[in-house]
Amino acid sequence: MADEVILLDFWASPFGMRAKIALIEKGVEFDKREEDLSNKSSLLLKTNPVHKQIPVLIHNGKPICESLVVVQYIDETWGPESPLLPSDPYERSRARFWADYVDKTMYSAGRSSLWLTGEAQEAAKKEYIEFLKVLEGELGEKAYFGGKRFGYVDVSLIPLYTWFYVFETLGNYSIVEVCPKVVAWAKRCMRRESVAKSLPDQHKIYDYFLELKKKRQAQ
Ligand SMILES: N[C@@H](CCC(=O)N[C@@H](CS)C(=O)NCC(=O)O)C(=O)O
Repeated sequence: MADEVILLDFWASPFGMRAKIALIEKGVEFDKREEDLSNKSSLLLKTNPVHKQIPVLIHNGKPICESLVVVQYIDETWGPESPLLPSDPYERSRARFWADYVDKTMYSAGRSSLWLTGEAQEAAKKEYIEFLKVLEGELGEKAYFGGKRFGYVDVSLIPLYTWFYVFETLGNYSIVEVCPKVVAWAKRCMRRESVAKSLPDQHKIYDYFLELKKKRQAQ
Protein backbone atom coordinates (compact mmCIF):
# COMPACT_ATOMS: atom_id res chain seq x y z
CA MET A 1 0.00 0.00 0.00
CA ALA A 2 1.31 3.47 -0.89
CA ASP A 3 2.33 5.79 1.92
CA GLU A 4 -0.18 8.44 2.90
CA VAL A 5 1.69 11.70 3.50
CA ILE A 6 -0.19 14.81 4.56
CA LEU A 7 1.40 18.16 5.35
CA LEU A 8 -0.55 20.70 7.39
CA ASP A 9 0.89 23.94 6.16
CA PHE A 10 0.53 27.68 5.83
CA TRP A 11 1.98 29.14 2.63
CA ALA A 12 3.92 32.07 4.21
CA SER A 13 5.42 30.02 7.04
CA PRO A 14 9.19 29.51 6.80
CA PHE A 15 8.74 26.45 9.03
CA GLY A 16 6.28 24.89 6.60
CA MET A 17 8.71 25.67 3.75
CA ARG A 18 11.36 23.54 5.46
CA ALA A 19 9.09 20.50 5.36
CA LYS A 20 8.10 21.08 1.72
CA ILE A 21 11.74 21.46 0.61
CA ALA A 22 12.73 18.23 2.37
CA LEU A 23 9.78 16.28 0.90
CA ILE A 24 10.51 17.50 -2.62
CA GLU A 25 14.25 16.81 -2.21
CA LYS A 26 13.34 13.22 -1.37
CA GLY A 27 10.78 12.90 -4.15
CA VAL A 28 7.93 12.19 -1.73
CA GLU A 29 4.39 12.83 -2.99
CA PHE A 30 2.31 14.62 -0.39
CA ASP A 31 -1.08 16.11 0.15
CA LYS A 32 -0.56 19.73 1.23
CA ARG A 33 -3.41 21.08 3.32
CA GLU A 34 -3.48 24.82 3.85
CA GLU A 35 -4.50 25.85 7.37
CA ASP A 36 -6.35 28.99 8.34
CA LEU A 37 -4.29 29.86 11.41
CA SER A 38 -7.06 32.07 12.79
CA ASN A 39 -9.47 29.14 12.60
CA LYS A 40 -7.39 26.00 12.98
CA SER A 41 -8.74 22.70 11.68
CA SER A 42 -9.69 19.93 14.08
CA LEU A 43 -7.00 17.81 12.39
CA LEU A 44 -4.32 20.37 13.35
CA LEU A 45 -5.60 20.60 16.93
CA LYS A 46 -5.70 16.82 17.18
CA THR A 47 -2.28 16.16 15.65
CA ASN A 48 -0.35 18.97 17.37
CA PRO A 49 -2.23 19.40 20.66
CA VAL A 50 0.84 20.77 22.45
CA HIS A 51 1.80 23.71 20.22
CA LYS A 52 -1.20 23.80 17.83
CA GLN A 53 1.15 25.02 15.10
CA ILE A 54 1.99 24.07 11.56
CA PRO A 55 3.85 22.31 10.06
CA VAL A 56 2.57 18.87 10.97
CA LEU A 57 3.56 15.93 8.84
CA ILE A 58 1.14 13.03 9.05
CA HIS A 59 2.68 9.83 7.75
CA ASN A 60 0.26 6.92 7.51
CA GLY A 61 -1.79 8.50 10.29
CA LYS A 62 1.18 9.26 12.57
CA PRO A 63 1.79 12.97 13.27
CA ILE A 64 5.27 14.50 13.46
CA CYS A 65 5.56 18.08 14.78
CA GLU A 66 8.25 20.79 14.89
CA SER A 67 9.84 21.63 11.55
CA LEU A 68 13.40 20.52 12.32
CA VAL A 69 12.11 17.23 13.74
CA VAL A 70 9.96 16.85 10.63
CA VAL A 71 12.97 17.42 8.34
CA GLN A 72 15.01 14.84 10.25
CA TYR A 73 12.13 12.36 10.07
CA ILE A 74 11.85 12.86 6.31
CA ASP A 75 15.60 12.41 5.96
CA GLU A 76 15.57 9.16 7.92
CA THR A 77 12.45 7.77 6.26
CA TRP A 78 12.95 8.42 2.54
CA GLY A 79 15.71 8.63 -0.07
CA PRO A 80 18.79 7.33 1.78
CA GLU A 81 20.73 7.91 -1.46
CA SER A 82 20.28 11.68 -1.07
CA PRO A 83 20.75 12.36 2.66
CA LEU A 84 20.25 15.83 4.11
CA LEU A 85 22.22 15.12 7.28
CA PRO A 86 25.79 13.85 6.99
CA SER A 87 26.49 10.26 8.07
CA ASP A 88 29.55 11.14 10.14
CA PRO A 89 28.46 11.71 13.78
CA TYR A 90 30.64 14.78 14.24
CA GLU A 91 29.47 16.38 11.01
CA ARG A 92 25.88 15.55 11.99
CA SER A 93 26.37 17.27 15.32
CA ARG A 94 27.70 20.36 13.53
CA ALA A 95 24.74 20.43 11.17
CA ARG A 96 22.35 20.18 14.13
CA PHE A 97 24.26 22.90 15.96
CA TRP A 98 23.89 25.36 13.06
CA ALA A 99 20.24 24.53 12.44
CA ASP A 100 19.61 25.11 16.14
CA TYR A 101 21.51 28.41 15.88
CA VAL A 102 19.22 29.47 13.04
CA ASP A 103 16.16 28.57 15.14
CA LYS A 104 17.33 30.26 18.31
CA THR A 105 18.63 33.44 16.73
CA MET A 106 17.43 34.32 13.25
CA TYR A 107 13.73 33.65 13.62
CA SER A 108 13.25 35.47 16.89
CA ALA A 109 15.45 38.46 16.02
CA GLY A 110 13.79 38.69 12.60
CA ARG A 111 10.33 38.68 14.18
CA SER A 112 11.31 41.28 16.78
CA SER A 113 12.80 43.55 14.12
CA LEU A 114 9.43 43.55 12.36
CA TRP A 115 7.05 43.83 15.28
CA LEU A 116 8.82 46.00 17.83
CA THR A 117 9.06 49.77 17.51
CA GLY A 118 11.58 52.53 18.20
CA GLU A 119 14.83 51.68 19.96
CA ALA A 120 13.87 48.08 20.63
CA GLN A 121 13.26 47.58 16.91
CA GLU A 122 16.59 49.15 16.02
CA ALA A 123 18.36 46.87 18.53
CA ALA A 124 16.60 43.78 17.08
CA LYS A 125 17.61 44.83 13.58
CA LYS A 126 21.27 45.19 14.63
CA GLU A 127 21.10 41.82 16.35
CA TYR A 128 19.59 40.22 13.24
CA ILE A 129 22.43 41.59 11.10
CA GLU A 130 25.03 40.35 13.60
CA PHE A 131 23.49 36.84 13.51
CA LEU A 132 23.55 36.94 9.71
CA LYS A 133 27.22 37.90 9.78
CA VAL A 134 27.99 34.86 11.94
CA LEU A 135 26.32 32.70 9.28
CA GLU A 136 28.27 34.53 6.57
CA GLY A 137 31.48 33.56 8.43
CA GLU A 138 30.40 29.94 8.83
CA LEU A 139 29.49 29.67 5.15
CA GLY A 140 32.81 31.15 4.05
CA GLU A 141 33.77 29.95 0.57
CA LYS A 142 31.60 26.82 0.70
CA ALA A 143 28.78 26.31 -1.81
CA TYR A 144 26.43 25.12 0.95
CA PHE A 145 26.65 25.10 4.73
CA GLY A 146 27.64 21.42 4.75
CA GLY A 147 30.16 21.81 1.92
CA LYS A 148 29.45 20.78 -1.66
CA ARG A 149 26.01 19.28 -1.06
CA PHE A 150 22.73 20.96 -0.22
CA GLY A 151 21.72 19.71 3.23
CA TYR A 152 20.05 20.13 6.59
CA VAL A 153 21.38 23.59 7.54
CA ASP A 154 20.47 24.93 4.10
CA VAL A 155 16.92 23.58 4.50
CA SER A 156 16.64 25.20 7.91
CA LEU A 157 17.80 28.66 6.78
CA ILE A 158 16.76 29.14 3.16
CA PRO A 159 13.05 29.83 3.91
CA LEU A 160 14.13 33.08 5.56
CA TYR A 161 15.27 34.30 2.16
CA THR A 162 11.60 34.88 1.23
CA TRP A 163 11.46 37.36 4.10
CA PHE A 164 14.66 39.26 3.17
CA TYR A 165 12.76 41.83 1.11
CA VAL A 166 10.47 42.55 4.09
CA PHE A 167 13.45 43.00 6.44
CA GLU A 168 15.37 45.17 3.99
CA THR A 169 12.45 47.37 3.01
CA LEU A 170 11.07 47.94 6.49
CA GLY A 171 14.51 48.06 8.12
CA ASN A 172 15.98 50.24 5.39
CA TYR A 173 19.20 48.28 4.83
CA SER A 174 20.70 45.99 2.26
CA ILE A 175 21.50 42.39 3.22
CA VAL A 176 23.71 41.86 0.17
CA GLU A 177 25.93 44.72 1.37
CA VAL A 178 26.55 43.12 4.75
CA CYS A 179 26.38 39.45 3.75
CA PRO A 180 27.16 38.99 0.05
CA LYS A 181 28.07 35.32 0.50
CA VAL A 182 24.78 34.49 2.18
CA VAL A 183 22.86 36.17 -0.66
CA ALA A 184 24.91 34.31 -3.31
CA TRP A 185 24.24 31.06 -1.40
CA ALA A 186 20.49 31.84 -1.31
CA LYS A 187 20.43 32.41 -5.07
CA ARG A 188 22.28 29.11 -5.52
CA CYS A 189 19.67 27.35 -3.39
CA MET A 190 16.86 29.01 -5.36
CA ARG A 191 18.08 27.21 -8.48
CA ARG A 192 17.05 23.91 -6.88
CA GLU A 193 13.59 22.73 -7.80
CA SER A 194 12.73 21.87 -4.19
CA VAL A 195 13.49 25.41 -3.02
CA ALA A 196 12.01 27.26 -5.99
CA LYS A 197 8.75 25.31 -5.60
CA SER A 198 8.53 25.87 -1.84
CA LEU A 199 9.41 29.55 -1.46
CA PRO A 200 6.79 32.15 -2.38
CA ASP A 201 7.74 35.36 -4.13
CA GLN A 202 9.36 37.92 -1.78
CA HIS A 203 6.89 40.63 -2.87
CA LYS A 204 3.93 38.39 -2.08
CA ILE A 205 5.36 37.90 1.42
CA TYR A 206 5.81 41.67 1.74
CA ASP A 207 2.16 42.35 0.82
CA TYR A 208 1.06 39.60 3.22
CA PHE A 209 3.10 41.11 6.06
CA LEU A 210 1.73 44.63 5.50
CA GLU A 211 -1.81 43.24 5.49
CA LEU A 212 -1.14 41.26 8.69
CA LYS A 213 0.31 44.32 10.39
CA LYS A 214 -2.67 46.44 9.40
CA LYS A 215 -5.07 43.82 10.79
CA ARG A 216 -3.18 43.55 14.09
CA GLN A 217 -3.01 47.32 14.48
CA ALA A 218 -6.77 47.57 13.91
CA GLN A 219 -7.48 45.02 16.66
N1 LIG B 1 9.07 25.80 16.31
C1 LIG B 1 8.00 25.57 15.37
C2 LIG B 1 7.44 26.90 14.93
C3 LIG B 1 6.19 26.73 14.07
C4 LIG B 1 5.40 28.03 13.93
O1 LIG B 1 5.75 29.07 14.52
N2 LIG B 1 4.30 27.95 13.17
C5 LIG B 1 3.44 29.11 13.05
C6 LIG B 1 3.33 29.54 11.58
S1 LIG B 1 4.79 30.34 11.07
C7 LIG B 1 2.03 28.74 13.51
O2 LIG B 1 1.53 27.66 13.30
N3 LIG B 1 1.39 29.71 14.17
C8 LIG B 1 0.06 29.55 14.68
C9 LIG B 1 0.01 29.77 16.16
O3 LIG B 1 1.06 29.84 16.82
O4 LIG B 1 -1.09 29.87 16.69
C10 LIG B 1 8.52 24.73 14.20
O5 LIG B 1 9.73 24.79 13.93
O6 LIG B 1 7.73 24.01 13.59
